[in-house]
Amino acid sequence: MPEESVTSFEELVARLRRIFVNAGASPQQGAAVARVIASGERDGAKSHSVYRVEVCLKSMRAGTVDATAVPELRDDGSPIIRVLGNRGFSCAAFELALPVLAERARQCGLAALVLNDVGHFSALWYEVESVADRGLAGMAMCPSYSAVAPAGGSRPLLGTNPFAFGWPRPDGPPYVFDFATSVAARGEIELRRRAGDPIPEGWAVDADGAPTTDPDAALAGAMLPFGGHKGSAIATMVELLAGALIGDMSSREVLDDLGGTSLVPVHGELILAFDPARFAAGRDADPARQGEALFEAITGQGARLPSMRRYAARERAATQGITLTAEEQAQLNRFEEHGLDALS
Ligand code: NDP
Ligand code: PYC
Repeated sequence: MPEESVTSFEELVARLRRIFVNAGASPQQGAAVARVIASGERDGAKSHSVYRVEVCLKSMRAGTVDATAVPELRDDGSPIIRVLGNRGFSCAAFELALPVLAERARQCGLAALVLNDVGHFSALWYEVESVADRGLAGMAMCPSYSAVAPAGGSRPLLGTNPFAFGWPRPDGPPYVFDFATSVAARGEIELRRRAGDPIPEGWAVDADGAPTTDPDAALAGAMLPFGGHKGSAIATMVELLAGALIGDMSSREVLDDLGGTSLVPVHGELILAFDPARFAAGRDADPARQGEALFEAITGQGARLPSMRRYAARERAATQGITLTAEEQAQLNRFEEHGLDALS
């Protein structure tokens, strides 16, 4: 068994790319997935980084995700840009359309990127941070598969439906928040199950609707929305805007399509980009300055901004490298050596 090891971001991207391409992914898909997974590991976003390699490869083996798919950009010059993902990974579809989304938002003030039929396993901060890095405010959302009971219910219906927001800052990385609309991401429960740890109270109910701290019972039962009826309503909005509105599947339909939650869900995603200069045009106002004043007031009370933990991890990774556990290292070695045959 190899020991804990340290790698650089660039080495990890290259290694993951090799693993995916050797397993049958096209260079376009493999490189995009590798960048997203390595970015998550670099940022200490453990629920959506290296541990997701296995489910991505399983989905490729099962044929539910087509890692050779060529995403197709549909751009009629309007503020709505579409990419047909053709069941490839969302990462490649997003990468293809990001420059067009940014250019259209600057041109029109507001632009929307619709991704259809994409395998989506990743965290949404990646999308909104990429938008904000181009000087634009961004929002992103997508369904997943039925795993969460609506407030007042006890059976899985809604997805863990992440929602993320990014705001560009003049002197540093953007303000970004990104969360599941369930109390925690399903990946957080899965990581605790693997570690043999209980989950906190209030995250889930078992198959009989009784509160549970047992990860297995939670995964077999229903997760709970964050903030009761408020999270439940936001998760419902995500189903509507990133499902029904864009002509794509709801979390319920995704679950029916896949027959379980052990593979990467395939559905749509909606990403919005706003140009602050255009929205504030004609006003005696400076959105950036106003934003900075708000952030200073928040941190001035001793509170931290979302993504500060992630950015601190990123800085550490730049100087000290990215640490992989012995288990992660062993698993990547197996995938690198045996490709899809290494899957259980
Ligand atoms: P967390 O609850 O861990 O974090 C949510 C957000 O809150 C982060 O931006 C985090 O910043 C911030 N935050 C956490 N604690 C504080 C604090 N004390 N003060 C201020 N901000 C704070 O995330 P979730 O478990 O809800 O989701 C994890 C990930 O799972 C997300 O990235 C999400 O996109 C992903 N996901 C993906 C799904 C998919 O279908 N693809 C489905 C569901 C979730 P920081 O990171 O710096 O701590
Ligand atoms: O962690 O809830 C989750 C999740 C679902 C799909 C991808 N991640």
